[in-house]
Amino acid sequence: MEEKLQLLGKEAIAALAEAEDVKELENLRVKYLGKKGELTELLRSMGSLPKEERPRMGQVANQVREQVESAMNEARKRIGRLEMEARIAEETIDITMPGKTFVQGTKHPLTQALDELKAVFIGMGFSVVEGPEVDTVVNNFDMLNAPKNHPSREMSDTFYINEKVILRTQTSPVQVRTMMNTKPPIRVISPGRCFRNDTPDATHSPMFNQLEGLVVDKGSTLGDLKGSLEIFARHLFGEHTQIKFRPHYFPFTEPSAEVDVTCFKCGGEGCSMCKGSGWIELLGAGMVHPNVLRNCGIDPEIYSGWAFGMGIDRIAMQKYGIDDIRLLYENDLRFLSQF
Ligand code: 2NM
Repeated sequence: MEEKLQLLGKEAIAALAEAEDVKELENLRVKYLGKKGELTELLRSMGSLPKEERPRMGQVANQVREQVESAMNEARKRIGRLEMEARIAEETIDITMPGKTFVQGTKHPLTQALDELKAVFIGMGFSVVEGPEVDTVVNNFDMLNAPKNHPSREMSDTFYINEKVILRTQTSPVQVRTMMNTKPPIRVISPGRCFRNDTPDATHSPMFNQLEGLVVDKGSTLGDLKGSLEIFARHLFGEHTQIKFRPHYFPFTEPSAEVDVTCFKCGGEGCSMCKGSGWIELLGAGMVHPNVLRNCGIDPEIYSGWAFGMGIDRIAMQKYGIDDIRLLYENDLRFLSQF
């Protein structure tokens, strides 16, 4: 019996030393130490031994089992190490391999121009407001003091949805909505898409983008308008930029002006950019007509306001040297990837 035990122990320990993976290890455990394992069976059969031999045999049996168990633990550690080494070898990353390039897009030139315009006005204390691109004839024309026979109201100039609803031709209806539901002081800009029934060419697109600004407060003056636009122009084109007001007519402002800036390319000397004049037209502006204030529920005896409007497309075109507005709306990546 003792010999049998020792032999079985040696056999088990030798087999464990040879085991190469977890599966083999588990098979060996079942084979020797499992419920029906060889060592287990042998230990069970000790019951049939003569009484006086049992204590000694029990001692030997325990010794052998401990040896087998410790051999098993050793084998488990060894196999664990082997498997880790194999995994490390297999999962090695070659950091000298070329990486996968990530193609990042760029902002559309119009969005870049808009972001810059917004940043300047936000820095001057304006909030950004938006409104619907489909609006009413009332908000787009009537409230803005446009005469009933004004040519811009014609079907040939404006896209009508029906008699009362149109695609907005400017973002002023957003200013109208703001005046109707906000108590002054008001200081807002409203950027967004506008629509006019124009035949597309290098300088016209039936869809274009505008940014308008509006300030209404007690004691707002034309001087505030001029000073604010001068600061704006200097932020946009540099600190040596000058501005010039030319008298103009808009139904919604009185007085009205077109505002030019000194050419940012030649500094006012005259070049191809400014067609030799030294000046570039930047925007339209004026003091909000008292009729407009009144239409929007603001008392022109208490409050005064000024407003301006500019084409974002034209500013983006000047800034990035784009000579055809249609390029901004064709989504041609050969064009867009240049910005
Ligand atoms: C321009 C030029 C001048 C303008 C006026 C208003 C309002 F709603 F206050 F009457 N909003 N925008 C305005 C004034 C727009 O665009 C060339």
